[in-house]
Amino acid sequence: MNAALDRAAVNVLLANWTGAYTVPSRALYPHQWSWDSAFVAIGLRHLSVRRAQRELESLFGAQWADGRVPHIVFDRAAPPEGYFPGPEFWRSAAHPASPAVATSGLVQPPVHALAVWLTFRADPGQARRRGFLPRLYPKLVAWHRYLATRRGVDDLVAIVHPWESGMDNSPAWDDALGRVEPTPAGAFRRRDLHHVQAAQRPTDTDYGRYVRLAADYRDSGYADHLADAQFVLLDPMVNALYAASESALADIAAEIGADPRPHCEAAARTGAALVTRLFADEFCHAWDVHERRLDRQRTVAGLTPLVVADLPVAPALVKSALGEHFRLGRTALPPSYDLTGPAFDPDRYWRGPGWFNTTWLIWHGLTLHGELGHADRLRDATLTAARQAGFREYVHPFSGEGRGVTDFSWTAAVVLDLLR
Ligand code: 9YW
Repeated sequence: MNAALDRAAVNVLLANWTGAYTVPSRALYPHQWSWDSAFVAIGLRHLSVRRAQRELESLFGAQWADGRVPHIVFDRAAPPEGYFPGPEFWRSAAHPASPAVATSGLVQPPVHALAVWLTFRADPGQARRRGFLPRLYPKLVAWHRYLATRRGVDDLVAIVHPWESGMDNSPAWDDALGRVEPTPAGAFRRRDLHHVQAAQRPTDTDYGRYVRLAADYRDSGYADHLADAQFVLLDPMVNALYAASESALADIAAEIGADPRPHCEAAARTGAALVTRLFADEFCHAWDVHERRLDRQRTVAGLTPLVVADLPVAPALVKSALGEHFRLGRTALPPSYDLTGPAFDPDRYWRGPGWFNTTWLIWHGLTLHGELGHADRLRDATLTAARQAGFREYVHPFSGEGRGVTDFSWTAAVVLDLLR
């Protein structure tokens, strides 16, 4: 049974490989996405360490001179009408810090150093021979420095657009987005609805607000003047991954003979700030920097600080995962949003469906904190969900029925990681 699932996962990763990186989906996302590539590498390392390294190296080949790792790296060969907003929207070439290839100017959650470390561990000898870590380490350091300096707010990292959270239409952004004047729907053409039913995607009003925020950021010269930006939020998952990746950077530094201490200290500071600033009601929430308040809604992002080592509130997060809001072990996959929350919608993207990458993060966090029984059960449930639905983008959290696109790369990658 597992052999068939393993083979099917491998086939998806082979089919979506372009020669230098993996597209998230041939249909909907025909370019390279930043955090998708990190999850893909975590799976790909079991198939070919060389290819997993290449996946990450090609992403960092598009790093900006200011250290930012763009959320999309565009494939010039892909038809321009395939995805909106494309290179003509972002106009990265006009920016002095941009790389030779066209990219977006936003970022995504910093799971990369963790992926680099896990890729190294799959075959340390081969990685040493290729000089994998010495090549990636300075780039990862520059990436984290960008986040800490340009996006830093009190030892945490701010996002300036919902796309930067990886959870585009999460209900945690509703209040802040509600203050943004949407670009009229007639002023742009969505491409996503050619591939997925409208009921499983963000609404037109959401899209209008995403376009407005992205255009304003672009027109500021991607300047990161947080005081002037309309949307400035501290997201628990972005910060959890930042802390976990700083710990991975400490391991990488130690391996190559650099000083791990600054990374250990950064991980500890971010971990502490996650607790003091974002933890309330036994859960981690998003903080709105301009409004100076927490959004008390619960999204799966609030469980992901489990990936942070030595997190004093880990037992409380495990308890919350098991409780009525997420019912860990009693759903097909952990839902992306509170099952009892007012905005819960089991079909619509990040407002309820279960996703495989966030499930992998919870599994990884449970393992890290020694919750092996829960981790094993979650692994089994995830494999069952993939067996039943295939490698779908997301699933209905109760029935496990597939939603979004098929043959989705990170789904195949994290399933492969759980199998091997
Ligand atoms: C979009 C590629 C990306 C993911 C995001 C997900 C979605 C892009 O797809 O955003 O056009 O909606 O929300 O996390 O990286 O898979």
